[in-house]
Amino acid sequence: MKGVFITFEGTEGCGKSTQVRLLAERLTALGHRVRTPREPGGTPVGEEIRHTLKHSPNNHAMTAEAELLLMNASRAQLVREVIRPALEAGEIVVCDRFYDSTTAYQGHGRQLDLEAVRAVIEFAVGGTKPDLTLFLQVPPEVSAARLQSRQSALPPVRDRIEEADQDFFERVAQGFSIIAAREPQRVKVIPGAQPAEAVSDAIWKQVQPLLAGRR
Ligand code: Z5A
Repeated sequence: MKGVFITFEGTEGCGKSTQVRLLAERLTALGHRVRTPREPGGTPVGEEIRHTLKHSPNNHAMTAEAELLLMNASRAQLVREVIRPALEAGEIVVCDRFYDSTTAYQGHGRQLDLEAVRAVIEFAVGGTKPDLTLFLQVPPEVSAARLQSRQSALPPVRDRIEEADQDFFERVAQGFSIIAAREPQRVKVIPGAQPAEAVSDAIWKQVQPLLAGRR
């Protein structure tokens, strides 16, 4: 039986990683085999690309075009090394970000040509597309407060993408809303500012129909 491919999307601090973990726990408890990769990253090659994109001391001059291609180099590797084999083996793949992040961040945020962005994504993923995408929507002040409380608990690490200005992040948030409005069948908007358990329950209502007849 073919697997199920679920992706989580949203602005930083919206609670994706928390919800990926909670969903994977529910699915595993029911006997499903689950993979939870993240993007960029999720493979040895992808994790090196992630470091280059986010934390390398040599990444200051990275152009938007290079960023687009590196995000999709990581994705091309993840699709072929992890996602396709897992789906072919009947597993459930729950991915922390996928190609909607590229449309939102590199397309709307960096304002690259949306047709060019679409073509690069198509080349990276081929026919491997999510069955369901959960877009966790949170107001910017909630996202900022969560990131601040997490940062104050951890040693500071420079992140090139987080150095962008406020207008960039507003365009990204708007980009996600545009994507959700265009593809309401695939992309479900989940209010993310509620307690984590309530968010998890709302997500479960969207996931359950995909599991009918599986174990
Ligand atoms: N990027 C891109 O530009 N193009 C692409 O194609 C792709 C990615 C794939 C990846 O960063 C960066 O790459 C990201 C987009 C870009 N850049 N930015 N900026 P990342 O992987 O390091 O981080 P992230 O994806 O942005 O997510 P995050 O910051 O790790 O946050 P999150 O996963 O959405 O949230 P969380 O870790 O689950 O929660 C954040 C905190 O809030 C944490 O302390 C939780 O305990 C807390 N939390 C979570 N849920 C709740 C609720 N419901 N209530 C209260 N508190 C909560």
